[in-house]
Amino acid sequence: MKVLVLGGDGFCGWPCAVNLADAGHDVVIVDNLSRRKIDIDLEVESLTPITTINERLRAWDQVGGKAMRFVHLDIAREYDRLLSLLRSERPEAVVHFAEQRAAPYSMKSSATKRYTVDNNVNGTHNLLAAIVESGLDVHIVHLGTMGVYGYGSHRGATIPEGYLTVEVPQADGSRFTEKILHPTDPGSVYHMTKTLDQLLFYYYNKNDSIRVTDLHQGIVWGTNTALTDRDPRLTNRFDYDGDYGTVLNRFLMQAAIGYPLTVHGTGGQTRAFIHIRDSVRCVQLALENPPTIGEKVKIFNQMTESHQVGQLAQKVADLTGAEIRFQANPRKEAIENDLIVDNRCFIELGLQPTTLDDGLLAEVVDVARRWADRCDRSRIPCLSAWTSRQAEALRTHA
Ligand code: NAD
Ligand code: USQ
Repeated sequence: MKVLVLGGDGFCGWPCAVNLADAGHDVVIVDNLSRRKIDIDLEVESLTPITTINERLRAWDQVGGKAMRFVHLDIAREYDRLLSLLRSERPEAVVHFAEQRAAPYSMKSSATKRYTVDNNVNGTHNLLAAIVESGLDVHIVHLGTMGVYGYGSHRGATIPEGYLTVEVPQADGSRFTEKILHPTDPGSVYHMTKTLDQLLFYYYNKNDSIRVTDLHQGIVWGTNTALTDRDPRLTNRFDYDGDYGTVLNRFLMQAAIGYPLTVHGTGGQTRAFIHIRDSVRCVQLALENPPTIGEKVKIFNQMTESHQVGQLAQKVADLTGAEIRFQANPRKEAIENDLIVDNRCFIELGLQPTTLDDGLLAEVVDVARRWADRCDRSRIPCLSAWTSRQAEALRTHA
């Protein structure tokens, strides 16, 4: 099928695009390269050296992959070009990765908060409005986040896949049951934009019958897939810095370079995880199993396992001998939470989860060791504080 991959130059988008091309789909990558520009602004680079998008595509051609095309376009700001692209390409599906995705970056300043909201909410809304205006029937597969549900208030309940059945009491004492979107509880401006996306999908699905699958994805770890490993020019990015690096990849990189593992607070935070290879596979499964016209937004919990941050650090320390250092938490978040997640939708579609085994952890440590000299240690600390109180704690414990 013809698929536009919005944000297809990014960490999740690039391996996904090559996987879809490899599976025989006709892929057009759409990206404004803003992630590369943010690296320049932050004066940091992916730990792994990544080639330009055009070099990536040339390399993909040379290793015999089914050709992909690239369109440089900002989906949040270039509405008319986005609409023309839809009209000329007439895709059957759009995979939407094109958002500012780092919580710490979104909390750095008013400017980054405003950018994250403008970029993410406008981008998603432009896509929906353009699909309606084009008159095309396009299935949107959106990368959302597990963070829309929030962390802390579930009290042992299993988080369902998007919808919660509630009982509503009536004045006469009777009750009716209804399935509603699970209440949201975002933990950063970035996560808040994903909760807004969710409402945009709900509305356009109800009003215009737009077909949407919203993937509530956990923290992605790992770096390459078998396809991006085919040629060094296809290498995927590896973020390690305090703004864009995510927790498990950071711990593995820190272990590789002999930097104490940076556990925030008590390490009692529990989060959902998924390996990049499973993330790629899930997007393909979602694309190939679309909702029917008139079906409400499909929501899948795209995660394979939950772990407490402190226990993850211990696991990495046991594997590598790394030291663990507990730090003042720059985030305003629950110091401890449980997280039980229903992920049956993907399992029923045939996903065989890649679990966090020592072999795969060691593989990431090896990648990080290989590129250790590219690491700027001064960029490792997480300095983006959620409030002035957290900023003060960071200063006191520095
Ligand atoms: P990324 O920053 O590496 O990739 C995002 C890509 O989108 C970049 O190439 C960027 O240039 C592009 N982009 C951003 N705004 C754009 C715009 N207005 N127009 C065109 N292109 C634009 O992020 P990622 O880690 O690949 O994440 C992709 C998606 O998956 C995000 O929406 C994110 O919220 C979601 N997600 C990521 C993770 C994770 O752990 N990385 C986990 C859960 C969900
Ligand atoms: N943390 C540490 N030490 C670190 C970095 C992080 O203890 O060095 C802690 C954080 O305080 C937090 C947890 O680890 O409690 C997760 O942080 P993270 O940066 O790995 O993940 P998060 O900010 O939630 O964001 C990432 C992606 C985002 C995606 C989200 C999925 O950047 O795009 O939406 O994971 S989820 O967490 O399931 O909401």
